[in-house]
Amino acid sequence: MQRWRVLDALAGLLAFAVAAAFAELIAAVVTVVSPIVAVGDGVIRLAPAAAVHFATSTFGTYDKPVLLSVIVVITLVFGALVGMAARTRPMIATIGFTAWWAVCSIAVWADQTMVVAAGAVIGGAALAGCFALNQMLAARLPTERILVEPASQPTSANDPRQRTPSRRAFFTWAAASAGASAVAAAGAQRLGGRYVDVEAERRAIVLPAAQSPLRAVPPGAALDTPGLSPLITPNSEFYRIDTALSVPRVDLEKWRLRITGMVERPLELTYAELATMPIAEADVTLTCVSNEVGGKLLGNARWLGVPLPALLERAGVHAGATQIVGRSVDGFTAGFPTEVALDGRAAMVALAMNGQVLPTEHGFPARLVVPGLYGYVSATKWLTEIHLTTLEAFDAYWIPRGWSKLGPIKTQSRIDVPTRGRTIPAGRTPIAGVAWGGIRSISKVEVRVTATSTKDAPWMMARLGDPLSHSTWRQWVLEWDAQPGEYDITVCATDGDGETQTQDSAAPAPSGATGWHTIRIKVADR
Ligand SMILES: Nc1nc2c(c(=O)[nH]1)N[C@H]1C(S)=C(S)[C@@H](COP(=O)(O)O)O[C@H]1N2
Ligand SMILES: [Mo]
Repeated sequence: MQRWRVLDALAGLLAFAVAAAFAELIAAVVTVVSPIVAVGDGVIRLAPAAAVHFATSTFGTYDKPVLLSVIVVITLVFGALVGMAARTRPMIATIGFTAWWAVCSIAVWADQTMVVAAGAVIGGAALAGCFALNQMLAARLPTERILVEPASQPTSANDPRQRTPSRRAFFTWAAASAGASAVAAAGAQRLGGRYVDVEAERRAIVLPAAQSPLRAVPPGAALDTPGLSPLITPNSEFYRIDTALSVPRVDLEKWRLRITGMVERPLELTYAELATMPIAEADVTLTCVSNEVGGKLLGNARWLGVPLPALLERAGVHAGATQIVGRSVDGFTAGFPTEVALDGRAAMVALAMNGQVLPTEHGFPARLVVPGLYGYVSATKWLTEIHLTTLEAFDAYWIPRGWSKLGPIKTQSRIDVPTRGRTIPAGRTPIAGVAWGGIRSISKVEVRVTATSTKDAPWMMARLGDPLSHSTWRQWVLEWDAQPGEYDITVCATDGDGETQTQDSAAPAPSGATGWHTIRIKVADR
């Protein structure tokens, strides 16, 4: 009896070895994060800081290999238990592999947000493991159970019902499983180098300090109206727009920032070299040209990086080089006039966003940030080359696709509260939102509340938060005494040059939406 159970455990262990090894191999081939590494990342993320500290201080630099080995051992022990349980209840095999699939898929997804790829890769491996387990368990079925199966039909050698369970069949499957998982694991090992663990790279970076750090956000700049967009957009809530199907994972060892084209001294800088250049900080609101009036495709962050003028000066830009083109590791390009980078605005190669190493989705290891320009002409993420050319000689990614060559941000404003279409209680209520004007800042925000039963209403002056910089949005708020009824609320901003937002509606294409943001709301009867 005992020996039987040992063989069941062996079957389960080998089947999970097959699944784990194949998951590693397929992940390596399609360059998805290793599921074992992903689970390890998940453990590090979920573990209390004290436990991580204990591991690092106990195992030193071996803490990661130790963690990964522990995960492998746990997987195999889990497999052995599943094998023992599945002998009498075959459903357990399916449940065990499904559980394994779910844990690995969630971990890979958490690392990489590649939901479909992760699920499919690990699902395929789970099926292979489940198949191997069923073969081994079937080979060990008591002979009587097979014999009650009808044996009258014409037989074929491949008919599973005709296969006699035997020790031989079991050990053949066991050996095949062991062999296949060893080969798959070895293959994964060889190919595994192609996957870059960006989160580990990001964790290892110690950010340089700005030469003259910005002061903390002044209290008068941020309004605290509930529902109003925070003055600084947290990285996790920052909008994301790009053409990348999967987020580029840059190998920092191999990554270089090149400055090429019409320059005296072409440059090639490593991340470390870039980080030792003068470092600046700037608060800049990033905006997408595709943002509809009232849309959410913008965010405000504190960026840290190397001022673009410093890099251009080091390279020595030719007098005739009228265009700066940023090129991403994935081939995306964005271009803007050279004079824009040199007119005093805080254009930079950003390395950090809101005090954190640039998040992978927002361009790790480096991206361009140019105040006052829409992202599609300026904000190249996963930057690898800054190419100096002329405006005539090159059109960047979105230009042949119908978007305008120059992309200055248009003055706009948005109502955040109350929410469009809502019914709110009568009484004093704040109307609040944000307004932005590229590098022109905002000097005035006016709000009009028109009862739908009437035609005209006066414009009222909103209270503004103090400006953070010329290139950031300003929050605004207006206290309104809401009486029962139905209303249209409209906002209109004036920028720092005294230019008021046009009422004329324009679609985002080709140069950015215009028009006044208006929402309709109801105020409930008392
Ligand atoms: N490599 C790359 N960089 C890119 C893009 C892109 O598609 N690929 N999109 C640009 C556009 S259109 C915008 S609006 C901003 C958005 O930056 P975010 O995703 O960090 O908010 O990135 C810009 N940089
Ligand atoms: Mo954009």
